Amino acid sequence: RPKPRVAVVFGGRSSEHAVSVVTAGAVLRAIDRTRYDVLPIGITADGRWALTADDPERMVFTERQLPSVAQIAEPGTGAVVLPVEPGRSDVVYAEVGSVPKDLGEVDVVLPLLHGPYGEDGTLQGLLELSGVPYAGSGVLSSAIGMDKEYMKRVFSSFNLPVGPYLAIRPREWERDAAAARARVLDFAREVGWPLFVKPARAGSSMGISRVTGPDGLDAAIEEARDLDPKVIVEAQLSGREIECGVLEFDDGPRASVPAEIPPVSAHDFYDFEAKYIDSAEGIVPAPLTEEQTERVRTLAVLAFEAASCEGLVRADFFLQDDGEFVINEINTMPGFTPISMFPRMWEASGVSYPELVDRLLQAALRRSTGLR
Ligand code: G1L
Repeated sequence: RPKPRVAVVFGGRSSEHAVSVVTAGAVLRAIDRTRYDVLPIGITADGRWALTADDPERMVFTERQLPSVAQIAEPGTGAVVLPVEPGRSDVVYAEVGSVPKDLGEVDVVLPLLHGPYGEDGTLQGLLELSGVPYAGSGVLSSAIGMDKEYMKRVFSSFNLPVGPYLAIRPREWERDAAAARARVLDFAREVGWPLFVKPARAGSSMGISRVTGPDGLDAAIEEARDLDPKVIVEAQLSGREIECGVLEFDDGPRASVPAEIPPVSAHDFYDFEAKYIDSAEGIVPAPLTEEQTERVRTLAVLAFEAASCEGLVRADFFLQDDGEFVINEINTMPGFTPISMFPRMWEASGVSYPELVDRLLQAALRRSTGLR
């Protein structure tokens, strides 16, 4: 095949549906059409798969328009990815009306989906079953990136510095909430208030509470449990927020120039787009000493390796007042519009947005499927 065929899968059943559509628009614009063929596949907000128009102009965010897959779906199409034997990639079919139409082979999938069934490893598992290579992290790393408890366990076991936390498992809370509560109070005596109570696997900032004392604890845990029966409780980490991008090159992962996210009060005003499409507000490069910069870049690559990531990851840190970096989390599917932090950090490191997309596709094609 002269040109690899890329299926860009986007939209989905997530509160970030529109962000995914905008990201897909930017990616469709950036893919070099002389080197790749493109098949845009949208997932509507209610979960139906459809072929969509290959039209980035209609995939933009404005004051007046929240783009959606429903608006750009080709009428009467419903695309499905069918598992076949590993190694085969002719797996995308469309139903046009009631007639199944073979859309031909797909060489690589670029999954641009937020939250459960997108970035948690489930879609990656479906693609593994189907034998189709895909960009970004695999099943395990994606699941690790989604689960704040296991993410910290993995980092700790690789001697990466993590902040104090505890997890409340579903059975523990259901069988003996009083014991769980007591455990949290012990934890608070050690690390102090406030505590942050979060759904362990949410993928957004929903269900997160800042709890300043014992009184607010139960309500915070119940609120988090509405989104995930497993809850994580974290100490407040103080210090500067520093991020770093890791990208897989032909010879392995490399770290970008780091960025700093100023405290919220420092940017009380930011525009409509920036508010919805992660951070135009980060400072690139972060004002750090050369030593600090090298330290955080090293930690970011170690985090990528600890979680067995592939393609890319954004690693988020706190630089504490004592001068030590603590890793807060990694994001295997970071914000990915041209104004998002990950592309901005790479732009400042000499890698343009189209080159980023190309490197992710090349890394995916190099790996193909199967154990690696
Ligand atoms: F596949 C990649 F390239 F690794 C990849 C996939 C998804 C990079 C970035 C993203 N990000 C997104 O899809 C999103 C931020 C629009 C939603 Cl999670």
